[in-house]
Amino acid sequence: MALKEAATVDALQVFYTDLERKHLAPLWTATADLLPREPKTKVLPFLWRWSDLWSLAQRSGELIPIERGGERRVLALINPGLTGRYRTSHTLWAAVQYLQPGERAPAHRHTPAAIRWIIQGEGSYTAVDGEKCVMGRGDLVLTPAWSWHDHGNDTQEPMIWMDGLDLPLVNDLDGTFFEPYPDFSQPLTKPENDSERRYGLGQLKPTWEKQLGPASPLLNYKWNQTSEALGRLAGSGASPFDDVAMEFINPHTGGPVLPTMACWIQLIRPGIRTRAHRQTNSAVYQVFEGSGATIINGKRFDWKKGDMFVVPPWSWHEHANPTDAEAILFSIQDTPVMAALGLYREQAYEENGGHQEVVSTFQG
Ligand code: 1HN
Repeated sequence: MALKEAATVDALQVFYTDLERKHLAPLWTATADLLPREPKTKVLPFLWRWSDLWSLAQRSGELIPIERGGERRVLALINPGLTGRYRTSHTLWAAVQYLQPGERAPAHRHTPAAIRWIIQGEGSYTAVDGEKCVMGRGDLVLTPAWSWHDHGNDTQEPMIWMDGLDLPLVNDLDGTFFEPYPDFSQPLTKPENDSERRYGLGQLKPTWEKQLGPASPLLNYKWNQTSEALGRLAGSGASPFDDVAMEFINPHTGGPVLPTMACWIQLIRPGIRTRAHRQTNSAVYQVFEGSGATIINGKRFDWKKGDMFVVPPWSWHEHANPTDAEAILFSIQDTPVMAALGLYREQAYEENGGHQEVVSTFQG
């Protein structure tokens, strides 16, 4: 650091000490840290294997009851670049939740919003603001910010799903409120699957329903419709970067399902290798069907059915399905936050025909 002619190193030392004592800091020593040329993230790309998720979820079921206070039997995916911070990316919480036959999880509400992506089981439910949403594999169920929600499994099989929450972001914004419902479960005041009847076909909505909040009024996006939409599009259109990728939409707005989180379903067709690109948002993926690989910043992450992985912000990534079966990825993304703040950017990888060189392979 250059000094003015009259200044001495001693005077500077005293000055810096005085600044600190008065809770002030110079910008000029921190400029490069505060204003990197492009986003720098502590979030690391990482993958969690289904064999681990499933066996550890089952063990949690043998050891841990679901009670008030603990609230849920949830195993969070912790980013190794953010240990001790309960987050999968800097903004997103992803987890698996395990509910055994006959079990209930107590009703509560909180300002962090959540989605459930059902991995295994048919017929358990989440109740959301008085409406019972019956869930099966491939369903996407929303619990928007501050909605009462509780879960129950009245089936004969254990149920496991992915939880996705904006909790890290909301916590960083000091915006977290939590309230337990006075009873263990909330009363069901609406017809079963009510929001599905109102909005479930996507192309029509009741004329008298006005948009109330920023979240989607459709609480359960059923797998049969998701699957049909993917199948239809597969015959006619695909993105060079994401192949047959579709976003779940809020039927009121056409926008993301939650103001903080977008959800995608994407079919990577057999033999496809997408082109690489990067975006300022982060994403957490769940491999719903099939197997393949995602190359993130030159590292290849091979994935199989049930695995989950995180793509950090501003990281080059491309997907490949070298098998002859379809691969289907579900993901949560913090894109709506970046877009709302004018911070969303994307860039295509131009070198090498749009493909990264693979320099390492994830071992886990
Ligand atoms: C929560 O309330 C649920 O309602 C799941 O099922 C995961 C993770 C962090 C904080 C609250 C649920 C959660 C959560």
